[in-house]
Amino acid sequence: MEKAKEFENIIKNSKNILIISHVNPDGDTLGTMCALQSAIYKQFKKNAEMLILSKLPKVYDFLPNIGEAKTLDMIDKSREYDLVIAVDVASLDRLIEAQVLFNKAKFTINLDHHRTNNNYGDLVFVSPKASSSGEVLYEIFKKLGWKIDLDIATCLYTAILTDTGGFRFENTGANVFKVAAELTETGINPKCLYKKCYESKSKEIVLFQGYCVSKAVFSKDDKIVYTVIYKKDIEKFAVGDDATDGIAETLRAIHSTEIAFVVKEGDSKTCKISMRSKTTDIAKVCSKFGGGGHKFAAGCTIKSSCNDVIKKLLTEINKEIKWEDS
Ligand SMILES: [Mn+2]
Repeated sequence: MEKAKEFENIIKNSKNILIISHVNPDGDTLGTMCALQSAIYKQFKKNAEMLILSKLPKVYDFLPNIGEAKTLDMIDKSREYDLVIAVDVASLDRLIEAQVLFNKAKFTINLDHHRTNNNYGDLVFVSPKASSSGEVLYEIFKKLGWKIDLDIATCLYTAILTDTGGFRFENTGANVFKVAAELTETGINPKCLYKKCYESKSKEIVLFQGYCVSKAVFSKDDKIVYTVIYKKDIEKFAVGDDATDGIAETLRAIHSTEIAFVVKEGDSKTCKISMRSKTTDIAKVCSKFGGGGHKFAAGCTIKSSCNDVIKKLLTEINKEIKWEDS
């Protein structure tokens, strides 16, 4: 059976459906989740549940049905769903405590675009060539002829817009513009969605990010740059955990930068790393520490002190970085 048709049939035949977004959610996982939930309702009059695993970044408040999403404490973890769909989830550990729900489900779907995705699940839609999980879902909807209304288009466009960094990243190919054009024809307002995603930051966040950038450390040749964000910094500026989003991109925007990374101090001696590069495959670097992601945008979590983490990362980066002369 054609895969998309199988997708439709399994949704049609499942009573209890749960859609899960990844921990520390971004616009792609949230937009894709909301688009799918909305489409399932409109197609079959079925209320699929949505699950968010960490605090919702305020910026995504505008997604039409995001208010219906549940948090882990609102869900019975012993429940056996007929169908669990993971969206934009590169590996199952990105589901943290919700992994149990995924593993217990009668049927599972893996919808993603990360190159590092290992094809877990019963039905797999992983397209590393797609810009975003939103684009993967859009192609499924098209194949099935499901109607994409204004709300669904808003969610899908948000997923694509944010995962391409506003149509700027290397994953912005011809198909991205084709899909964006078709979504725009439903009546969405690209300027308004851009403003919601990129020009709705609080004053505190912008000042906090400026502070983080101002204390960046550069390698001798300025090719590698990083900044360390301590818990006390986040407390001092009274910002949320997602306030660090975009700092690595700002550092990468420097002409001389090849690799930029942000080390964020977490609880119990762990650090969260967000890494960006211009040409070096840093998914490879992050995978050495159990993380992953895309070639030029990846991340990992390392259990060690910040200073130790920096040393370890610099060692691995120096093995991987492309030197112009070599
Ligand atoms: Mn994504």
